[in-house]
Amino acid sequence: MTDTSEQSTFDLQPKDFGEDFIWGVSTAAYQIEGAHQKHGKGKSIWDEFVTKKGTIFQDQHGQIACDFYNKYRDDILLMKSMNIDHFRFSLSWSRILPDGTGKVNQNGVAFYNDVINFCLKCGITPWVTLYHWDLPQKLEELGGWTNRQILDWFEDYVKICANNFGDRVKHWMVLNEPMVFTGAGYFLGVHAPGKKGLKNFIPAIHHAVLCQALGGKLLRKMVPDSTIGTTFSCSQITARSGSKKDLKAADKADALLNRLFIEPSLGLGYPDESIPVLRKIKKYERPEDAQNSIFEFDFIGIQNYTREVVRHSYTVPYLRAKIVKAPERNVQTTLMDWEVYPPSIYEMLKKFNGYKGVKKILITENGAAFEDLLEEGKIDDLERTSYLQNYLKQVYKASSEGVKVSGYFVWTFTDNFEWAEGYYPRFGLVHIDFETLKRTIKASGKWYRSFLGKKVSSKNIEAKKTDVPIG
Ligand code: GCO
Repeated sequence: MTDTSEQSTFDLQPKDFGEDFIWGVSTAAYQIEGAHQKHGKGKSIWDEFVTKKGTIFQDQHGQIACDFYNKYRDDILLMKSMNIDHFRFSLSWSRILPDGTGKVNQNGVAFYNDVINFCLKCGITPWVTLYHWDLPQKLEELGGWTNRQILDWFEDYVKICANNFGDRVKHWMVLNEPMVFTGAGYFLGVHAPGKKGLKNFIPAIHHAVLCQALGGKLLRKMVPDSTIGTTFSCSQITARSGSKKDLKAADKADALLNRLFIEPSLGLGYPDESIPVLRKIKKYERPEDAQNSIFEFDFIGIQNYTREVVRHSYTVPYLRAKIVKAPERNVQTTLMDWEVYPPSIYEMLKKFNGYKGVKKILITENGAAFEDLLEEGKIDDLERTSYLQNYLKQVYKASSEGVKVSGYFVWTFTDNFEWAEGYYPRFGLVHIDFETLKRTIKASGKWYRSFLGKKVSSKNIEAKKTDVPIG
């Protein structure tokens, strides 16, 4: 279903969001880098997971992906040419520590130094995510996120990153969407490492919560002049009907999808009044854990794509709630079968802004996958442009109502490896031909470029202050 009706009515400009508003693009290491074994990189759980037949669409993998590892200079230059001056990317833990802990791979450190330095040289501010789902496989063999030792492994890793990059990286995110990597990876088994069931999910949740705060504390100590955040997936939850059962189901889904990871970090504990089975976490809790789950983040990154409609269901254990899939509801959807529903981002901004301990919010991901047709060298992805504009209007609405939102990153810069869905759903502002790796700016990318071109002053204080040798 195409909806371009509102396109002509978009008349917002970057300055409407405030002079200091951050505009950028987001990516993740495994989805773009490729070079899966190059220069001493160790195996991650994604390198392993993609080799299992039938787990990924058409058995695709990220071994080459966008070849960002070799093409990062071209990509960063392209970004610059599109007026984008904030770049969110993640570090691959196993590129830096091939076994997850112990010996550092200096080639991996050198690669990220090159990326960071080149960004700064181009006047692009790096925003670094420490963990975007690619746990070193060696650590998974010891239990991964289900093993409490992850706290020690993570501590090592964070210290190495802070030590090596903290002099130039001043914006950090500890985890990317802990709900997704624990839920899809340790409960449903549809993402790496493919583990299933509560016995994996429950300890993984708790250890992720502890690492989230631990990473924040280490960064604050080691890079005191940086801003530190963490990122959460979130979706507005609508009950299918006003019935008591559906409303209860919606409350449970909201606790699971939106509250589970932020609330312990704010000192509010786990939302176990809504989902009693979360009380099983107690088995893994030590007396000091509730306190150690708390960290005062400088900002919260929220990642919103859609909303979910939820109904009661007897057949779903523990939750008794089920998502009514968008294609069954006859609404406009993306290639991920996610409903296009701009008000969701407004509702999520309001919701997260409503927490007393949340100081600042950045939209660290928002975007959409559509059927992009490359015709005569052009991709006229009007649906994506319209999607971005309509979501931005909602961000603006929230901002003008006083919500502390101070940045927006499009997911994503180039088309890339979309996890279990492989290369089929294209989310990029820039098209990639995965045979030739040729990059072509889509119409949405051209729109973003001209939108960002209207910035009054392109401030990039960090970049100007940092003396990076050219060449
Ligand atoms: C996530 C991840 C991204 C995805 C994007 C689209 O939110 O799942 O951060 O890696 O690619 O969200 O699904």
